[in-house]
Amino acid sequence: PSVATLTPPQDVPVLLKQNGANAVKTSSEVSENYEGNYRFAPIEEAQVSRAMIKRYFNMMYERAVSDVVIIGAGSAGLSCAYHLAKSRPDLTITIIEANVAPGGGAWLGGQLMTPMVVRKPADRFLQEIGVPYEDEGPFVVVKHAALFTSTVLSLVLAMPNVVLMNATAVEDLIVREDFQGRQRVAGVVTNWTLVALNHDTQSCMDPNVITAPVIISATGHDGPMGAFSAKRLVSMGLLKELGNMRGLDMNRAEPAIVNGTREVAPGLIMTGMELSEHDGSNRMGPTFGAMMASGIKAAREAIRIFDT
Ligand code: AHZ
Repeated sequence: PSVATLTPPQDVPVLLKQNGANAVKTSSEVSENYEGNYRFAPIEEAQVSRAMIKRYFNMMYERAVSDVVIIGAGSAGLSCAYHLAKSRPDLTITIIEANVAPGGGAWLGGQLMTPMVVRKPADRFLQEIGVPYEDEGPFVVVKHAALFTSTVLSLVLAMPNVVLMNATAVEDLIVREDFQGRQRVAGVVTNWTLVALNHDTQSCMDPNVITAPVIISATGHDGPMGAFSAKRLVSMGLLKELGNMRGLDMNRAEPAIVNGTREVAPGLIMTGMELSEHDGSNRMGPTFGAMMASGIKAAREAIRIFDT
């Protein structure tokens, strides 16, 4: 039968036009009986689409102007988002993550092994967000890196002032001249990641924009998308050259990243391993305390900018 001649079974909702809006008369036959009689509240397929569309595009509409954009939801970006959103509930924080799965490299501890090592005193951040660990003296070990990442991610997403757009890539920075004639980063240019990866296969697929007085870049070290802002600062002439990440030295690398976390260009704070490419500092390999502490420092830098 054609769709038009289908008669709905009795327990399918009937869409009633009331004052121009669709009101649904639901069936009372919802049942949570797991013995073969589990029945869902009836639904029209279009309701599902509209439930998602109106929320997502309203969110995009609202966040076209944000207070802070965080680029990259790895361990540094998420730690930053947590501290900033908690300290300043008045700020609207928009996280843009290129991957479908937020978390960056922090789903594993090292070489496909799952325990996560965190050097003290960064264990305090684990205490704050409620992640248990084993104490090994100078460092602690979380039983699975995913326990850290899923915990911080769920806390961040539960904050009312935070939104996350994943599968969305930052493909350029908005730059404006400030009143002193300096170039200031003032927003991000975004596209669906699948589009960003396919610009060579189609005619122009124009991007979207989000403006914000503070951008925090946490895109990790160089890779297919990594070190995005550091590389763009060079190609825009705001940074002479990349420092390029040096070899692994845990003792030098971690304090260098935390202490080097700063506003690297007007309006742009950099955090996490992206800084190693910007500054030419060492990598630390599979120890994550610096990512957490650098994220916190980036949040503090952002607060400082808003306070002055
Ligand atoms: O997908 C990226 C990842 O989730 C995302 N990202 C990168 N470019 C982006 C773009 N737009 C949007 N243009 C983008 N998102 O940024 C996230 C970076 O996460 P990460 O885990 O790679 O970086 P991190 O600095 O948070 O943590 C680094 C962890 C490392 S690497 C390392 C070593 O190699 O020695 N050691 C540690 C602890």
